[in-house]
Amino acid sequence: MSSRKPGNVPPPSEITPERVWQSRRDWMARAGLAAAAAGLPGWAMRQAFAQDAPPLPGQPSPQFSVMDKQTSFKDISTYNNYYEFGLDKGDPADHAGKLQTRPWTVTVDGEVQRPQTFDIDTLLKLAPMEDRVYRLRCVEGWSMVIPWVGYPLAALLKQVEPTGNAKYVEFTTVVQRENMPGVRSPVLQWPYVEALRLDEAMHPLALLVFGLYGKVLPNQNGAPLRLAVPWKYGFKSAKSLVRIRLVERQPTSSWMQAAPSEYGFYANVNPDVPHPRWSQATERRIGEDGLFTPKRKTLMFNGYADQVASLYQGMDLKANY
Ligand SMILES: Nc1nc2c(c(=O)[nH]1)N[C@H]1C(S)=C(S)[C@@H](COP(=O)(O)O)O[C@H]1N2
Ligand SMILES: [Mo]
Repeated sequence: MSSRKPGNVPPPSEITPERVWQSRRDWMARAGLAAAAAGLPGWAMRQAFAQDAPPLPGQPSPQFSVMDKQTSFKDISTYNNYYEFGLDKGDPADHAGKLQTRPWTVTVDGEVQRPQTFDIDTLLKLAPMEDRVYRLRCVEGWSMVIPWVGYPLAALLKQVEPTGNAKYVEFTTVVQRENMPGVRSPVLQWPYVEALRLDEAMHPLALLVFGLYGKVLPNQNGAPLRLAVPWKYGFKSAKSLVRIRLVERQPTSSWMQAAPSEYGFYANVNPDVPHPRWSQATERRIGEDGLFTPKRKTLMFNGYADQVASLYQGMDLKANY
């Protein structure tokens, strides 16, 4: 039996990393309370906590990065779409603290030779992490430039060996009813489901993301892992993945299901194909939006045409929106 009594200080050899982490969290909690007491705005407090995220470095990947000025961490982590946490841009940052990201597994199954359930810690070590700066263009007309940390989705798909019948990849994201105030609202069918054609999913730009700005993903950005498919509208980049299923038939995504005339399967960024209710020709870059800042011209395939246009050779992109 240990002779330790309450109040005894353990020798340094007994201070495990978890305990250091815990005490840091305690400190952060107190700092947070102090900040609240000092009247700091909510975002400043969230910032204080988010900055404390553990590091997740990646090898710089200039071949797959854009040179655009990067959106600030503050904007990336406080202006979000994650409808499970509410419809307002600030709701995910306000509520996603409740998301439980451990334990976490992702099941990869369907038309594969080796179906498997991967633990998040296995996934973190499956392939070398890369730092990639991608544009993200939301279908609503705003955009950001985000330094993601992750590796190609293809690395995971190759592990399970897709069969000859696999034509599409369906992504299912987490539902935690007690932690997600937004899933009480019927705007979408939950869980949030998205999908890609297999060749799109295998494209080297399709990234499985675990971090941003060299740190573990904030919950509101889709922790512990999400997609980044930079040539498609942001809604294709599903957050907080729990299942990846390879299938023969084209799946129906949550957005197709909710409004089929507005959100198609492909959802490639295309300035020439307007949304039925608004133009997609221009965009507002978050962080640049001063009163007199001109809008930016939206680029075909979000500027990734050289890399991805061949995937859609011969397809009518107005019909396949
Ligand atoms: N599970 C889930 N994933 C999601 C969404 C969502 O509501 N739920 N919103 C999508 C939309 S519309 C966009 S624009 C991006 C936003 O990602 P960000 O908040 O990290 O910028 O996430 C996408 N992934
Ligand atoms: Mo979006």
